[in-house]
Amino acid sequence: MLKIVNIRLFASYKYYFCGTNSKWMHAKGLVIIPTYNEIENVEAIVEAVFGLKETFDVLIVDDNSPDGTAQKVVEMQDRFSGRLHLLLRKEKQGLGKAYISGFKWALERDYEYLFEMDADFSHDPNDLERLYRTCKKPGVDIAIGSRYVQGVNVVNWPLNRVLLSYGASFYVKLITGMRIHDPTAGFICYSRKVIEGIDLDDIQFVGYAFQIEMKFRAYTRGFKLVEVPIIFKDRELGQSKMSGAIIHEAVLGVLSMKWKSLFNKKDKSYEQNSYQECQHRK
Ligand SMILES: Nc1nc2c(ncn2[C@@H]2O[C@H](COP(=O)(O)OP(=O)(O)OP(=O)(O)O)[C@@H](O)[C@H]2O)c(=O)[nH]1
Ligand SMILES: [Mg+2]
Repeated sequence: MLKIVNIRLFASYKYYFCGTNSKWMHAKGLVIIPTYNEIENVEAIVEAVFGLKETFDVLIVDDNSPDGTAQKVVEMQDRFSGRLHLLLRKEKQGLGKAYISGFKWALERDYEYLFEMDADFSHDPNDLERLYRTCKKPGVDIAIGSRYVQGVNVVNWPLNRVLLSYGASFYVKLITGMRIHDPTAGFICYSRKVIEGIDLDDIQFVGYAFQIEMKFRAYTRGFKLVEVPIIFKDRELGQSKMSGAIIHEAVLGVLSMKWKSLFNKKDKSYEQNSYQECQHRK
């Protein structure tokens, strides 16, 4: 009888605190997945991560999706006791803000590796293990799932999206000097010290530019970035949140970011510390 009561208490505790405080047992790696209206994808993406051989915890950061994504996560929490967490935010504020709150959540706990991954299966959850292995290598601080290491590894994107993304990468490399093939990539493993070393409250951007800014901040602080080739697929279910405002932010944002870094000694580029490495898919 006592046992049943305990289980019920635990379940309701998880509901109110969204499963965020289980301290007794967790993985070294946390996969942070921002969601906005991902009801069609959320269950499958969570199951895919928990189906991997490597053990990762998952944090869904949901911006109060009207389609009930967060409720779906709460329903699943009993199946993945203590490993599936939900950070529920009041309103849609963009992917960048969602990641920043996810990073802060993770830093309050003792995760050593923090992953960024989309909910829409554009990023193959099976690649998490390759990113993890690369990020754990001595001297590596960030492993980036990169679409453009070996040509263009993008499946089912319309030509205009491929050109936009590839063009953006070229533009970012030119302006920032970062020697990375895919600076807008959003499938990443950060070692904890990188996130600790970046002033998260000072991050300016929310869309594509957020991904560029995070890499640029890490790069200028001398962290080592390594690219791991991945194949990126267009989403099959749900709606894209890409917008003209996100593109606008990226184009002007990169210029202003570089301009500011010229006057900020702390942000001076240490290009000799940054390198990339191409790994072949297994
Ligand atoms: N929490 C939160 N998540 C978001 C927000 N905008 C996008 N996302 C999530 O971020 C991930 C990437 O968003 P997408 O809509 O796929 O945007 P994208 O990958 O840049 O573009 P497409 O793949 O073309 O749709 C998905 O998991 C989205 O649900 C937001 O404002 N808040
Ligand atoms: Mg997407």
